[in-house]
Amino acid sequence: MKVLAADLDALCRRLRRERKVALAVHEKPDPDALGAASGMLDLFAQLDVAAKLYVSEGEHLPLAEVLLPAGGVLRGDPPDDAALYALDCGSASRLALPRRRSVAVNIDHHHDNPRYGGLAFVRGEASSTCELVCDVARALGMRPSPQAAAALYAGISFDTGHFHHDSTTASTFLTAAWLVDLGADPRTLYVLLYEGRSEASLRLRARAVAGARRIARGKALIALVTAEDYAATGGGPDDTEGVVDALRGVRGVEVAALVKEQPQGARSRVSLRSQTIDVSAVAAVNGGGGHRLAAGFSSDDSPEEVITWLSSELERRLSTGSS
Ligand SMILES: [Mn+2]
Repeated sequence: MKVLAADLDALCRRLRRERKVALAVHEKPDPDALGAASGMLDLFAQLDVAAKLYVSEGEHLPLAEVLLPAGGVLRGDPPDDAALYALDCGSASRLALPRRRSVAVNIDHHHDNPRYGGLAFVRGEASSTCELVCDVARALGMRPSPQAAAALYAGISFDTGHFHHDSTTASTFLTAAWLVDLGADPRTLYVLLYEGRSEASLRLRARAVAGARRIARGKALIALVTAEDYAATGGGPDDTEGVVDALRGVRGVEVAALVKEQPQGARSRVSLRSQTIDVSAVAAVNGGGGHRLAAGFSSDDSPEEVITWLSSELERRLSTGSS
C-alpha cells in the first residue's frame, strides 16, 4: 500500500472524525475555489458529515448553478461549532467571510501560503486546489459524484488555463482523466468556461487589446479598461476574461497587465501574467498576491495612477532582470 504524506494522512484522519464543517473560499472566488468547495461538500456528504459553504453577503459566485450543489451555500457567518475549512485561499485575511475566525484546516496551492490554520495541506506546486481535493478523495478511497467530478474538472481546467500553465503535470492529466471517467464532460465544461460570451464582452476585449501600451521596449504590455469602455460596449468588469493572457502570448512579451476601473469597491483592479519574473512580488507591494506567473491586486488609486506606477515598476524589474 502506498504511504501517504504526513499532512495528507492527518487530514484524512481528521475528515473521518468531523461532525460539523463550514467551508470558506477566497474573496472573488473563481472556479477552482468553488470546484474545490463542491468536491469537499461531496466528500463530506459521503462521510455523513454536515457541511456547507459559507460566503459573505453580496459575494459573486461565478457559474454557481453548475459548480455548486443546490442548497450547498449559505450567506453570512458560519456557526461557531463548525470546523472551518479554508479552500484555495493563500491568506486567512482574504477569506470571503463577514468576520475573521480561526481556521481548522487549510487546503491550498498558493506558493506564498504561510500554512495558517490548525492543519495545513498546502502544495505550492499543485495545479489547483481542485487537484488537491482529488488527492484527498483518492487517499480516502472515495470517488466524487458526477456533479462534483464536473466541478473539480472545471476548477483544474480554469487554474491551468485549460491544461497549459507550467503547473500542469502528468498527475494533472491523470486526475482530469479520472474525473472524466466519473462523469465530467470536457466539451460542456469547455463551453461553459471559455465560450458562450456576449457580443458586448467581445467588443470590450477588442477595445482593451487595441489600446494596450508597450512598456520596457515591448517586454511588457499593459491594457486598460475604464467606465467609458463599459458604457461604449455594454460590457462590464467581468467581461475581460482572456485579455491579459492574449497580451502575454505576444512574441517577446514577458509580462502582461490588465488594469480595470471598478464600478464598486476599490477603484482599480489589476491582473498580472508573466513568462519570466515573479509578478506575485509586484502584486504584494500593493497588498495583493497570487502565483509567481499569475497574480493580482486592487488599489484605491485611479487606473491612470496605477498604470503610471506599474509602468515604472515593470520597467525597473524587466531591465535588471530581478524578480
Ligand atoms: Mn486556485
